[in-house]
Amino acid sequence: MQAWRDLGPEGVRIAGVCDLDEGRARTMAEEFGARAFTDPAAMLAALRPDFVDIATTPPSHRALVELCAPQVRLVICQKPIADTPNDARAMVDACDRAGAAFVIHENFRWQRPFVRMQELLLAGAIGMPRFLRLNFRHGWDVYAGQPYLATVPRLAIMDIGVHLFDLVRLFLGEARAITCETQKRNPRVEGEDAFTALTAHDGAVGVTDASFHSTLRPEPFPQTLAVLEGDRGTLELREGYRLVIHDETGRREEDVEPPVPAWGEKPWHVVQDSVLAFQRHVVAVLRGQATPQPSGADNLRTLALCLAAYRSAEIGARVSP
Ligand code: 89Y
Repeated sequence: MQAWRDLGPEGVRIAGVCDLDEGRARTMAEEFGARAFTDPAAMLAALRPDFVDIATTPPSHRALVELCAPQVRLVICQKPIADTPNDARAMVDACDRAGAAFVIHENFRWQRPFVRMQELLLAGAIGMPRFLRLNFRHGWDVYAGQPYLATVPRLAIMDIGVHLFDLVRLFLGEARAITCETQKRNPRVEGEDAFTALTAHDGAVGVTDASFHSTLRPEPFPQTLAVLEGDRGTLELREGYRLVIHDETGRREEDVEPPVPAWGEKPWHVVQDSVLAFQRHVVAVLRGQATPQPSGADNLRTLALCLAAYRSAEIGARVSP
């Protein structure tokens, strides 16, 4: 909401807020100068918005996307897109039928360090990518702000794996196969809270691991650490937002720490800044100046990779997504 407000000068206005909890809808609407609703159909009819930003949990995504698609030009839906491929596909189809653009709120690829890594890769700084390692390990109490995370049967892969696999696909292309081990480390949560995955791509390999139950000081949350090796060099994203570029000429270091938005705070600034970047991108899509990154259709493959990771862990074998 704060990022949308920041985009006011670029032509964005928050017209309505919808929440099943009327009190919350009112509080947010007042804070952001919008109208409050508890029924999304009533909101769409009253406001006829250009786009909607659906920030709910996955079980409600399909119904909301199907409701909104015929009435707006663009739909944003939070990650993970859906719990099942069937629901995700139906959402993509609903937007296609209605001629609405469909963007998944996937912000890791919009984080400053990864935007810079994409730039360097595209500029040929390290040659062809051959190996990517992504780590997202921490012991931050994510359950305090998102209590539902402690109760979902599928946790780390659906919550963080979606982000990381989106990055893996962005840097290495489609995965042909995945092998994954999951762990349940915190006895207070239902789902897996750690996983380690190996993905095979054409000419490249990815290693992705995440844990919500690691003791590390200083606490690295919510930083993703990365090593991307190419034929001619390596990009190494270290803790503290230090990007080390290794190539034939030697080594140089860039500070890729994002600024803290006026309404933001550390350690969330990397995410908050990426939300602003993502939402600015959505405005460009609405103006016809960009195509969705990532689109719902693209995100079907990330979901398939996540589900293949669960299957691999379940059966103890390599799986094709
Ligand atoms: O939901 C998750 C996300 O997307 O980033 C961090 C988080 O809030 C907790 O794991």
